Amino acid sequence: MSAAVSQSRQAIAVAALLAALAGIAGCGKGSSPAVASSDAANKTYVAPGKYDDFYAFLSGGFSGQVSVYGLPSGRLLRVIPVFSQDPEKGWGYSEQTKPMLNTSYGFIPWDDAHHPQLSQTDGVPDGRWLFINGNNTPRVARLDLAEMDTKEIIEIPNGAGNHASPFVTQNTEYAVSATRFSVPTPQKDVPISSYKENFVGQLTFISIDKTTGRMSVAFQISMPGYDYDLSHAGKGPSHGWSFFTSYNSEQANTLLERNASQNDKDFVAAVHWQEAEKCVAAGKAKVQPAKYAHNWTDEAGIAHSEMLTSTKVLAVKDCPGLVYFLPTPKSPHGVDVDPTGEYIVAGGKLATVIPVHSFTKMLAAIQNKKFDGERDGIPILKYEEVIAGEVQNPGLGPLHTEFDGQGYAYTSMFVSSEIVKWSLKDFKVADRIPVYYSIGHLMIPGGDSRKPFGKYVIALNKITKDRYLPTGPELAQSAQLIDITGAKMQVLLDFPTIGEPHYAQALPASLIKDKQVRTYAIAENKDPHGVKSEKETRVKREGKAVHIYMTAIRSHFMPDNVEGVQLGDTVYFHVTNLEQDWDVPHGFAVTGARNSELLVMPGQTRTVTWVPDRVGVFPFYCTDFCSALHQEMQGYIRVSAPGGKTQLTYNSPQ
Ligand code: K7E
Ligand code: CUA
Repeated sequence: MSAAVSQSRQAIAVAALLAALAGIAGCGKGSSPAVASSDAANKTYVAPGKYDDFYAFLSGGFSGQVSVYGLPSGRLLRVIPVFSQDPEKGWGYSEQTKPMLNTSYGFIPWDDAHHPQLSQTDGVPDGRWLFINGNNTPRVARLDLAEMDTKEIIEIPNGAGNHASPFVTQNTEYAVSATRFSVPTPQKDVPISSYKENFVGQLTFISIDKTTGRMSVAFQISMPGYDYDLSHAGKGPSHGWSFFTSYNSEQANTLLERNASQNDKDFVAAVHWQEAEKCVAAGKAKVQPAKYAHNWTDEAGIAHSEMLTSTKVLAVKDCPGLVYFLPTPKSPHGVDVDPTGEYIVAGGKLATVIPVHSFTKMLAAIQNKKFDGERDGIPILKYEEVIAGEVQNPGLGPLHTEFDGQGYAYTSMFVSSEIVKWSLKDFKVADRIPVYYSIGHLMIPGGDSRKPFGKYVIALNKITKDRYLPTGPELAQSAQLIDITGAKMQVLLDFPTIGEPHYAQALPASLIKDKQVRTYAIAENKDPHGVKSEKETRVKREGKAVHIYMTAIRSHFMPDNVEGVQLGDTVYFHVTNLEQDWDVPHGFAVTGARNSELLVMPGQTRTVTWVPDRVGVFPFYCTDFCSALHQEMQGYIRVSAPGGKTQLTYNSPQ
């Protein structure tokens, strides 16, 4: 057939796919399959008072947070605030936590979080930290799994649309980041139509300190101006490499829906980061000015923010052997590496097959220079030379793949709303199961590691439609728990999620449950505004600032009567929770605070700022029901007009 005919056929096929993408292909399938058997109920039933087998960490998507669920019950255990202010916990409102949300753009109270990643040792989740990306104002966060708390956030210099992130390497040497949206770098005022000349992609490697987990931007690699979408690190034999999908190799700058769907193949970029380390050590990276924030919480539980000023950028041409392109059909989204480290699976959202690249073949093709030309100095490997096989007729719209460690891969199919199980031996489809609806990521506990824990796959669905009681125009996002222990997959449970659950990670509860922090030792409270006993409570004026050093213990605040505050003053309530028992936080709220409550953990100090705008006597109270006399846990603060009561007075412990 002539090239023109083949092209127009291809255009029709793409048009059909795009039409399907725009709709919700899954919704024609009707209601639930008849799986809600007592068998399924037994498999997800966790009796009252019993624990789940797994902790699952789901991204909160546009909520900016991480949610913690128990599996198999699907019970929500905690929402960990990360990139968004959380009034429930005072996150981003208390003086101790505000610096965590600082960026080069100033204080940013929100982000879009997509990909949780557990820290790994030898390619296996080790239960130390969880990393997650912020897309919009490019950042990566590190959470401590013993406290289930965000400890560090680093902004990505030269970043934009930090989507292919954080995807850690096998020993958590690095978390990565990439520009989904190429931008002028460094930023400058140029016409958008000069995209091809002026816009660049940037891959960032953030090093992680082995002991403390502290993050720092080690180096960046500037790349052609495509959209870098997802990533996964090599493991075992492919350790030392990271793989990034790209789309928009057309370098379109408008209406990408059509203009970035022209090329038959885009690329997986194979990045030899161990080579980059050598080039950087040899001084081949250029130091560029760049302003970005680095925020962390110290041992006293107090956040700090510093502004960094430069980054090391490596050009591909200065480091031969650093990057190769694997041609990959078509506008690939996810890229996943199997537990052996040999297979690199890409999810070409517009592709009709699932391409599986071979790491061994890739190395041989590099060795033997089996190139199909190059783009911007990056050799393009010949497709036939690197492909291990293609999964035929997998379904429509493959996005992401996870592995069970038993020789099978599971790929999410967005357009045909299903999970497809296929064999890594012969790349043949072994089973498929419909999901409700329009699945994005999927997750097997440890399913992107060298030793998957297996047992379940969770479908992380974009659209819920008729699955739950309707709740107005916006319906809950949804996850589905599927048993993968048998030859046939079996749906066990639907459960709603917070925000959009893009990706998730899970590990056996036994790995972290016994190291959960229960209280902070009051004797070791190092907050400069903390007190160690009621005897140390006091109120101090410093010019227009009034500092109230207050304690909370069942069931009173000390002091709980404060007078002598003037209109025009700023009042700082420094509340220390003296409790040393597990699960006894106290809350603190004061009338008219343009701020949230405080939620203070045992042994911790938290500060809320209050600027009264009228004279009077205002109550404050404990918001967290802490004892039979919780309702009595209250107090008053008196605000006088200038020239009124000026002497600061307050009650002291008897
Ligand atoms: Cu939802 Cu990983 Cu942001 Cu795919 S991404 S679906
Ligand atoms: Cu303290 Cu309620």
